[in-house]
Parts: sequence; C-alpha cells; structure tokens
Amino acid sequence: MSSKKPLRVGLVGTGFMGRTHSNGYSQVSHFFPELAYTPVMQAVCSRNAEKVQAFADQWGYKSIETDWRALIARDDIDAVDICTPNDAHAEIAIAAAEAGKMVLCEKPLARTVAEAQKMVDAIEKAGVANTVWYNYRRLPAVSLAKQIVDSGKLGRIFHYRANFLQDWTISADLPQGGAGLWRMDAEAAGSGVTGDLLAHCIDTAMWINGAISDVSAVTETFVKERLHQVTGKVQPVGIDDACIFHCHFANGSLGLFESTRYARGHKALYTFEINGANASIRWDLHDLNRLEYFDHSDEGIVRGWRSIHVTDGDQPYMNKWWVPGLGIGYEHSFIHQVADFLQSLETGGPCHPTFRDALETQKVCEAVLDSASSRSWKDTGVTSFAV
Ligand code: SOE
Repeated sequence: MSSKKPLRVGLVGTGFMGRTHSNGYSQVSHFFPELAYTPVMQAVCSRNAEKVQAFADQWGYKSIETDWRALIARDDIDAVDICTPNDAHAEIAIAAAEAGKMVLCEKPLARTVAEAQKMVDAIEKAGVANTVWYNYRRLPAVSLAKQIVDSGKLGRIFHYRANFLQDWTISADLPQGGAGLWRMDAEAAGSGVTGDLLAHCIDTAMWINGAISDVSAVTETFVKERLHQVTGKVQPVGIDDACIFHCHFANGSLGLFESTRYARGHKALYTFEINGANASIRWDLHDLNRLEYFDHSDEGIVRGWRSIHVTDGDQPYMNKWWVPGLGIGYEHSFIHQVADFLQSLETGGPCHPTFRDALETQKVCEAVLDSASSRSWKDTGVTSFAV
C-alpha cells in the first residue's frame, strides 16, 4: 500500500493528447519517487463506450464514463484533465472548477480570449489548482535555454525568432472537421496554425523573453474549400493554414515567428533562436536534447557554436533519468509537467503555465489574427508574463 497521497485523475478525451498525458501519469512516480502525491488513473471519458473501454484497458484507467458531466459529478475524482478538441475546453473546465475539481487543460486554453477569460474567472473563483499543457517548456534543453537567459549570459536581447513547420495538410483532398481532423475546422479549433502551433512558440517565447507587446501579422488559407466530414458538404475553410508575424517584446527586443502546415518535408519542426549582445542560443525539436550556444567572450581561436548535449545530471530534469549522455524524448515533457503539477500541490504554489498565463498567450494569438485580418499593427494588452 503506497504511503503517497493519491491524485485521482479523470481524463476527458482519448486522442493523441489523451495518450501523452496518460503516459505522463503512468510514468511519473517511477522517476520522481520523492513526490508526496501519486496520480491514480481513476476514470477516462469519451463518447464511444467501446473505444473508451479499450483506452481504459490499454492505459490502466479503473473506470470509464461516456458523458463528461457524469465524470465531473463523481466524488472520487480530484482532477479533471481536458484533452478534447478546443471547442469543448471552456464548458468542461468551467463546470469542473465549479464542482471544485482541479483542472489540467490541453493547449490552447480556448478558441478566443473571451472564452479563455471566462475559464480563468471560474478557476480563480473556485481557487482550484490548474495548469495548461504547453509541454515544450519542460524539455530539458528548452528549460536550460531559459536558465541561461535568466542568468544574464546573453546580455541585452535583440532578437527572438521561432518557427513551427508542418506539411500534413497540403493535399486539397484532405477533409476538414470530425474525428482526427477537427484541427482543420475553425468552429472546433478556433484557428489554424496560430492557436495550434504558434501558441506553443508564443508560450515558450514569453516564458523566456517576457511579454509580447504588439504584433503585425499575415495569414493565408491556401486551400479555400474542403469537404466537411461531419456535414458531408464542401465548405469554406475558416482556419489559417500559415501565419507569419513580427512583434516587439516589452524588453525592447524584436520577434519573428512563422508557422505553416504547408512546408513540404517538415513534420513538426519547432525551432527558436535568441540573439543577445554577448551570446546566442538556438534549439530544434528534431534534435531535442541539444542546445546550441555561441559565446562571444570565448577565446577567438576556439570561438564558435557549441552543441550542448543536455543530458547531464546538473541540467534541468536530467538527474531523474538514465545516466549522463543518454537522451530522452518528446513524451518526457509531459511526464515533467505531471511531476511539476504534483510538486505544486505539495508547495501550494502555481504550476505554470496556469490558466491565467495561458490567457496571456491567447491574447497574443488573438492580436495576431486581428492584425492579419485588419492588415494593421495590434497591441496585445500583455504587459508581463509569469516565469
Ligand atoms: C498538430 O499536428 C500538433 O499535434 C499540435 O496540436 C501539438 O500541440 C504539437 O505539439 C504537435 O503538433
């Protein structure tokens, strides 16, 4: 019998993110044995009883529900984890908070700022623990990038640039909407690459480099009409297929961001580079254990880009894993987020990014979309960002 305090999780949604989170819950206590809390995979919920039972069997959930309202009504659930398409985030999160449950929500927090604001209001009124799964922050090399910037090694920062490139929607025959393709449907997703991919880049950027003050953006929808899987009709495409924006950060640096699902050859290429007066760093998701670092104060004859293999015990999270030199993967970012959430329950502090932090990211996303549609600069209204 474990002496740990149980955190009884009810997961809503059994797609790709349902799997990443479930893996986080099932692995965390093996690798973070010092934590006082341990997740108990109490229930999983999805509309199709057969499929949700198969998911429960595969991942070890003790029970199933086919209606999220029934899940929230249960008194053996402490935390509700939302992995549904974006259009269900607000309703579930608000109901869960009102029922006194802790809430973990997949990114982006919502489809719009208005929706996100209501979620923050409900969460803060209920005073329940919360977090939003902007998972890339918790890859060791990305955490190390923040540590290096916070240490002041880069000096004054001039530039922050990020890309998130994919190619899975190029075919005009790909339908929109419904299972597996809700990201293509503006009604379900809220937006295209801005909310799905740039939101990651914006979260990381503001975490490392502070608030984004204003933006100027351009978006494009390359395929204008697609068959809708649910209605069976060919309908206009409402999402942004590609988005490019530049911006000012509150610290005076300039930002340049690009995302597309039309970069043939790129599957999930998230990269960023930061240039400071003294040093620069860059990172690439396809080589996620490495951080590249250039330090101008190095002796001239050996000065150049260093490739740091972020696998040593004194680098973020890595003392939890194997031995120095052995890498970890994408899924570990979710295990780390579960660990940090459990830790926050012990300390009573927030687990960033909280709903409030994610609201700030949502404001930048909305300003980006407004800027693109109005062809003008937009203030984001974000003045600070929690770190
Ligand atoms: C889209 O393809 C997607 O799965 C995003 O929804 C995730 O947030 C991103 O991490 C990878 O790409």
